[in-house]
Amino acid sequence: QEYTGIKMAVVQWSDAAKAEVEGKVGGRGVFLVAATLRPETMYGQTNCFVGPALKYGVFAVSDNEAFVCTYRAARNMAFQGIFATRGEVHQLLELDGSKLIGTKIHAPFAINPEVYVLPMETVLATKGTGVVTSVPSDSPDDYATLMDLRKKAEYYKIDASWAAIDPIPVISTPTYGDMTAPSLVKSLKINSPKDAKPLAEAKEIAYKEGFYNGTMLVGEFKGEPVQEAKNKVRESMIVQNLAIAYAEPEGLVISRSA
Ligand code: ZZB
Repeated sequence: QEYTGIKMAVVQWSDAAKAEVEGKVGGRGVFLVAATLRPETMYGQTNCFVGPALKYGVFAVSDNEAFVCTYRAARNMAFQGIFATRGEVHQLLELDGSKLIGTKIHAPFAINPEVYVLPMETVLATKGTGVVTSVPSDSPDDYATLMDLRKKAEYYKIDASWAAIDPIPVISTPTYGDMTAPSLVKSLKINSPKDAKPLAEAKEIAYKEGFYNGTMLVGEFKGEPVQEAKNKVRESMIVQNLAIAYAEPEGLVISRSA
């Protein structure tokens, strides 16, 4: 699986993270790295998600930069030449996902570039980096989670202002208009981020519809089909050092070679 790792710079740590990070990163710029298959949607980021019950690490990339992701992802990165020494993981500290909530970060290419880290209980430790950037206009999971967080801010122990950015139109499709995910969530009667089955179906439809029939509404490639814009946005982010290429070995391949 070939992901794009979006580098989301920490602008201001949450109080809980700040207390742990203090003095441990040696002046490095720290980035949450979100694994996405949809770089063309980055204009519509409204927040970022981490699993509140997952463990994250802060890993040294160089003398100047550090990445926040799962240990598992850092290990994969080490073998993809992303860190200073191939195959070597240099962990600066470990952080509970729950402590990252409320951290303010910079979302590259986003129309609203200052966003917050919020909790998503369905983030899998076994996929990507454990950091997910949220695009509620085009991702049904993101839309369902954002709406749930807004409804139950107190229960989730978040400040309502952290979830305040509304979905932003990024891609237009003939069937679902410019709000593919909200439209699908409504028509499939999805009420909660725990409605796993209809959410999986909505995700499948949104992927296909966006890829085959979507047109960009914003950004440098406005007016172009998603199929053409996807890789152009990815390349543009990578050459500007706003993203990295991050690949993930398939489970099957590992067990075959083991
Ligand atoms: C931004 C985005 C915008 C995404 C969109 C999707 C969509 P897949 O297909 O199952 O491999 N993701 C990444 N890592 C995780 C994780 N550890 N746990 C849960 N979700 C994760 O899923 C890849 C997509 O799932 C990624 O692409 C990421 O969300 C999320 F408009 O990034 B995406 C129709 C989907 N639209």
